[in-house]
Amino acid sequence: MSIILKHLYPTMNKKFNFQFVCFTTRLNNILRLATLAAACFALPTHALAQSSCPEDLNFDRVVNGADTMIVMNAFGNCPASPASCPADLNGDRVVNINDVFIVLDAYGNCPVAAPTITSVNPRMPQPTSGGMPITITGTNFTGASVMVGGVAATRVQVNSAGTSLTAVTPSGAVGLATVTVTTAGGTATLAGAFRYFDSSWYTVLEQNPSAAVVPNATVRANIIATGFPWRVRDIGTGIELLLVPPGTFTMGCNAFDLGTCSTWESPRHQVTLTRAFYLGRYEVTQAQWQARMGNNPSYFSRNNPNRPVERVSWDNVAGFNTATGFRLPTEAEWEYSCRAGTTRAIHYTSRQHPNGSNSSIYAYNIAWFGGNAGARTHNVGGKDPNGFGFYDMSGNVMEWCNDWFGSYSAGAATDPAGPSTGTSRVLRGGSWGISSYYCRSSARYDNDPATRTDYIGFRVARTP
Ligand SMILES: [Ca+2]
Ligand SMILES: [Ca+2]
Ligand SMILES: [Ca+2]
Repeated sequence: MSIILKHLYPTMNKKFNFQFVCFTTRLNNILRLATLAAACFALPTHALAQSSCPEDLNFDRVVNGADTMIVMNAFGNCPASPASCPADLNGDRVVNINDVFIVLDAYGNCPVAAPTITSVNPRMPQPTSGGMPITITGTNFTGASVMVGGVAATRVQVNSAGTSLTAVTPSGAVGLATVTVTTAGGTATLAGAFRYFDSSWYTVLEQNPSAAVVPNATVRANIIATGFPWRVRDIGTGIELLLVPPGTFTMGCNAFDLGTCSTWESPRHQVTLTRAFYLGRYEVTQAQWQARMGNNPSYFSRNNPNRPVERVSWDNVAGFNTATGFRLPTEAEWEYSCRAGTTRAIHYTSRQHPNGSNSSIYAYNIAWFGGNAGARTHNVGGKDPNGFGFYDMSGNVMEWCNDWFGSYSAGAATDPAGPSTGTSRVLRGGSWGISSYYCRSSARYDNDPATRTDYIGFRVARTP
């Protein structure tokens, strides 16, 4: 009979004729009702896990007299939605004896409903040190514990509906992390909920970009969206780095008032960089090189610890980077970082020159070059930075890039890394000894990787 009732209830209305209910069931239910006379029930004072039975109105995972009493106490109309009247079990906008019979028919234990995970936010990368708040949405979270990568998250707080929880991530291993939510009803899993990145090599100087350094609000938002801290200091070397967000730009030749571009700066082509990366805010200094390598090869070495290190070959730099965990930027990364959103010859910007400038006069603002350097290097950071906050991208010393030197292709490129082989390595940015023509963002030249001269240095990059 109970099976029949369950099939009937969805279509029952107020005129349901209880004469159809067989006498034995009614007697049974009447006996159950009688036992309620002495029933003393109390609503739970703390949240219990959701049961899988809608008739378990007090959420204690059993349908019994206490639930029946809740229905009887709620007798009356339900003017609002059925959801506002949990005791209106057949959804006919009135709580009456029909609902009581539904409860009576469902007497028994109710298993706890299993949790499900819909999403984990933010999905952006998290440091391996943990300590970041996350929000998990889904169902049936009441009483949940949370594991991230097999390690318990802390400060788990579930909302009253059991549909959302917040937690703080534990420390984890580099790579994709699996999030599991466990309740009395079971375990839900979301693989690859986010990625842990290696945060052990730096200290965070500033988590989010300052408007004073990165004036473009869109760029700041793109940096924040990566999830990586913006300004960090490498623990091993003391080198300060800034995060460059992924993006697309046009790489190659620009018009310039001192002449036409070199043929090897063409054709202009679209480049997309898919991954954020860190780049040294300044050229690597003599002090930073000396501290790690135990020597100072620079020509301008006398009492100038904060000038850029020079007379370092591409091969020497590879040794420094092996020792420190850094790498050189690719040529595309270098030009993207130098332009900082500008499209004209040099990255100088002002209210009148929001896209950079084609005039060599502004090279004086951003670069130590042949026109103003006095035939020597200068302390790093002495000229105006660009829109990402990098100093001396133009001038002071030329900077090694990782790529073998080669000609450009016209097609769009994604994360280009240059030719697979070659005889010379790319140099960028101009130097203290040559004209502003070589300080253009697109200007490129090359040298044998063993070359050591007093106008060539470098800055470091690292993929988070
Ligand atoms: Ca109950
Ligand atoms: Ca009803
Ligand atoms: Ca430079």
